[in-house]
Amino acid sequence: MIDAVIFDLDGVLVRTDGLHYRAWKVIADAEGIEFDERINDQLRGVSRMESLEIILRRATRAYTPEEKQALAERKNAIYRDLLQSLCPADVLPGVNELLSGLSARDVALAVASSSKNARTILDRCGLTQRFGVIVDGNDISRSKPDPQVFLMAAEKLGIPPERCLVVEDAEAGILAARRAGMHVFGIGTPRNLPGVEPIAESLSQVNVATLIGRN
Ligand code: B16
Ligand code: MG
Repeated sequence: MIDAVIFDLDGVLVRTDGLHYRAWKVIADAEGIEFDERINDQLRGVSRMESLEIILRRATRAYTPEEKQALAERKNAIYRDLLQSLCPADVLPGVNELLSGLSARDVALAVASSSKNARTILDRCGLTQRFGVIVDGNDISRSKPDPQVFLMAAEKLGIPPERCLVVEDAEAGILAARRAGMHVFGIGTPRNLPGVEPIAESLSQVNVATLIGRN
């Protein structure tokens, strides 16, 4: 029995990966580090500093902790500028209908995101009021694949993990949800999320019955 659905944000409710990519690309180009969309795929669901570490694996020199901090701050400033263009039309297809359907059946709703910009994104997209609980990168000390963000969301909802379903698009997030002892629904393809079942390419293909197994 599922009493709560906990949604990842980037890649599930809204697509901001293209904006993350543009911001990281500015940083990587300025530093002369190879960076493309394939490498960007490895950053899904991963925290900002861990994303930077993945990018710096291709650097030709070592960076000090201060330099890393400065690069991460510059990336975030560029990214936040890009977020100014987000609006309700950027909410992914099927999301609003599904949230309405779940709320109508008294299913509790939460967002659990690694992003420290999650609240800005939800506000700009008109989604904030839809969720009883929002846990983001500012609330946690360990990012996905650690289960902390999902366990915190379940605790704030007051619902045990085994009655929660997590909707995730990133391998790190799927692993985190499994470690939290929660049910998982993947958003993606069997190729980028091998072994994840059930799965759909988009929430536009999902209704309340397919998600939580009841009408
Ligand atoms: P920020 P999610 C994640 O959000 C993104 O998928 C990931 O690409 C990003 O690096 C991370 O948030 C941190 O974002 O720099 O805004 O704090 O998928 O967990 O909602
Ligand atoms: Mg995601």
